[in-house]
Amino acid sequence: MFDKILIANRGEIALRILRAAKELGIATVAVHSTADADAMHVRLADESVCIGPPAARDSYLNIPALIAACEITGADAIHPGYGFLSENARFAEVLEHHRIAFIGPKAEHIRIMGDKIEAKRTAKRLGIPCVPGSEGGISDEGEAKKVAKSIGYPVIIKAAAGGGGRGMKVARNEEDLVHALHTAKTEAKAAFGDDAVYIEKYLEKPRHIEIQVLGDGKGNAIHLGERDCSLQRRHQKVWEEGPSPALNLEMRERIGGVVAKAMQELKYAGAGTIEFLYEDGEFYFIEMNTRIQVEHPVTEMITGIDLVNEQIRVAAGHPLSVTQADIKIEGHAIECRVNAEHPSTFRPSPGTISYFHPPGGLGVRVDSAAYQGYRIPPHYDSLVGKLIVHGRTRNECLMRLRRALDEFVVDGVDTTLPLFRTLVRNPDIQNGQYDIHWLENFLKTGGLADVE
Ligand code: MV4
Repeated sequence: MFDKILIANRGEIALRILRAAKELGIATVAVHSTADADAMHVRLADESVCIGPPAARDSYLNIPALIAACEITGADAIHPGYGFLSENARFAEVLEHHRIAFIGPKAEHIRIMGDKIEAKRTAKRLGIPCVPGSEGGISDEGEAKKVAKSIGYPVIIKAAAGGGGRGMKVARNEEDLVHALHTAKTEAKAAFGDDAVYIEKYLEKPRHIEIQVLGDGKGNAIHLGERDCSLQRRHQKVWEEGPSPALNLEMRERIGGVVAKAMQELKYAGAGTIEFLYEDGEFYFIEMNTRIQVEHPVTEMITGIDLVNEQIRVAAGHPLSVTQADIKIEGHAIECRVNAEHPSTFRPSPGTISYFHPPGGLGVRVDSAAYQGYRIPPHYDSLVGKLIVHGRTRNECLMRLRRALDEFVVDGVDTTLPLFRTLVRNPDIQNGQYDIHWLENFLKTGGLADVE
């Protein structure tokens, strides 16, 4: 096992990783920018190193500074968390050259899944159902028209280097398509330096359902059920839950089985998420994330498995601590991402938290690096904390969430807590009847009229 892990991240995920390391008896090194000198992850780690100025590119993305911090402290592994360097294949390779373990998948798998065309090709080869579309990239207008005609309109054009919703264009007819292809390519080139695009059938009202996997890198892999992340705003997840209100046990086991087998064949290492669009009883692969995700606690609450512990074990060459037969989905969990933003305009609200009272009690978990007196720096994302609630049934979970949200006090900055207090009381949400467009429609049609 590792002796010392350096955590190349900040905020709540840095605390999450610290906790997993401590439980394994592993020493921890926090790194921080000058803007994060007072951050909780710095206080809770055994050691800390300042790695640069506030801008992420000069600190949390500064590879030479991170390697120097490992050399100074004698850390033998780095956990990247999510965001920052977590899906940077070159970083994983550079660490290998420095004999520092990367707590994450093989560089090869990060690279494949980072190219959305290559990811889809790989998924298809492994027997994962994909959205109908082009085999690989689209080279010209003629090919685009041919593919669109064969799958039928509407279609969506996506950037190979995109992902997470960046660089997508919908076309409802051939005239649209010519224009969409041109703008998609131009925008992809400007945003990613790569104008490669591909085409898919556009699904009108899907849900976003993702399957959590764990692999040991040697051909053993398991699935841990799904999370429904359909409630998003501008491709930012707002509310995640598991199990999905739209699936039954049979569908879960069918898609989970397909995904686990694919990850076995790939010899995937560590934690990963396979993202699907789900519509009319069918799953369609869209992307794979090769990192621990923000919403991983939903899966932890319904399985009891410590996903970060498993990541560390696998990276150190140990087997997973569980087999597929050990995985039992129990009860229901919902996560609310509480951001320091205005609850209806979503304007970021950095500043000092003058009062902080997180909820507690049975089935309530708060993953947060905030504290009373903490000054939220303006340089990073606006996540104040995640409220994750578990209940034996979805109904119990909703009742408990309502109570926990009413208990949660964050003063001094705006937060999205009022949005969640409205959502948890909404009939569509209570009935689990929502798709990927529900939240944006709700906001557009004045659903938050009672919130300021
Ligand atoms: C789609 C789609 C409809 N049809 N692909 C957006 C994020 C990226 N991961 C994929 N996305 C979409 N891909 C096809 N073929 C609709 C979306 C989409 C979406 C997906 C998940 C959650 C929220 C979304 C909001 C708008 C569009």
